[in-house]
Amino acid sequence: MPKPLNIGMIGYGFMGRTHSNAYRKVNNFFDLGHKPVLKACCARSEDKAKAFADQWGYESIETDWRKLIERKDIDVIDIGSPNNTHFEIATAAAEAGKMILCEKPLAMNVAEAQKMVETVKKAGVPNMVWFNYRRVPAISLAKQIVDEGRIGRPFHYRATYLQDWTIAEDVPQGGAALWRLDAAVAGSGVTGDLLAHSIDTAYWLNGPITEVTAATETFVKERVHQETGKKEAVKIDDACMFLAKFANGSIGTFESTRYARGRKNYNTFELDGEAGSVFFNLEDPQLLSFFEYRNPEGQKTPSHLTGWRDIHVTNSEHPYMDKWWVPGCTIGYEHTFINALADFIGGLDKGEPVKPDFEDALYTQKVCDAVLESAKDGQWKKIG
Ligand code: 4PW
Repeated sequence: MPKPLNIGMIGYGFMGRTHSNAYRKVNNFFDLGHKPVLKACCARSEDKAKAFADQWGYESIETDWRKLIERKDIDVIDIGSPNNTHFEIATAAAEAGKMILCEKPLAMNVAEAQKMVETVKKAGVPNMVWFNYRRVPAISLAKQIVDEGRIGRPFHYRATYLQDWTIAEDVPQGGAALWRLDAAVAGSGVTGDLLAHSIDTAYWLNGPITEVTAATETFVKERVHQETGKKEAVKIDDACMFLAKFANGSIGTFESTRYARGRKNYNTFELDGEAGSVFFNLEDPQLLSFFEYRNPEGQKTPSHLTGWRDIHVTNSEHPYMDKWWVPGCTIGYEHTFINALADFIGGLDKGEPVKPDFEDALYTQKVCDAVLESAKDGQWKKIG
């Protein structure tokens, strides 16, 4: 019988839904020693908290996150609320001895993230950040291929994260769904929201970045704020491009925008090495493209059969896939959160920490902050 793991969920938006879905499903597919119990969800508005609790099956509600943290019947605090709330909630939760699952980006800036890492370490509480894309089976397979030495000496890392949902000038900023456009709430634009994912994936696959130089642009300079109804200056980066040097000697380019007409969630990366390359595009999430500079007989020289192959990552030999359907049946976006949660609970079962944790997310925050600094003066910035 799995032990209960009592969840206190803060936030009821997009991420509140992805996480709640994971809590409900994880034990149906993974054999684990703990089982999430949806104890309480928390939102400032009682009506919204109630509606969310009814929809997802939470036993109770809170309208003040401090009360939720004080509750003895809560083991895990899940932070799915906007970025400017992460610091205060996470430090209070850690001090109260709660485990923490936090949405990305970890914080508004490095100073906050640093303090959050110190606090969870001091409290000794298990923690994880929902960089869910590590748990796309094709991305996990890329990691396996890299770790097996099949890419060899890495030369290039190339990441793009493109969307198009803010092109219209009349998209307001601020308020429930649009806080991602409000710098006071989000901290930054595409850098923290999208490139944080690309940086986390790059860190996992290709190791740390040592230096960056960046350029950002804000295409729409003013937007109506949804809450005040007034036109206000837009202070987020609508687009960001940066060059990176990696500790392993490879170099990288990263590009992100919400102004790439037709691109919805175009999160891609390619890693090119001496022995091979991998390419992934989230809009085709079940595929990993792999080029191996060896002939099919394993000899080092290429033959007439050498070429890129698209691996359909749905076999039971592939990461996570033995837990889902029969080979050939795909899984999707929501499963990445379930896979991540299964890893977190698996870590609890074994008493082992699970990555990406707050410390990994602090590293990503350092790169994001350096990128935004560099965009101001165009200089190369070292990652401290
Ligand atoms: O974290 C991200 C978001 O804030 C994402 O994974 C995609 O872009 C989906 O929504 C936004």
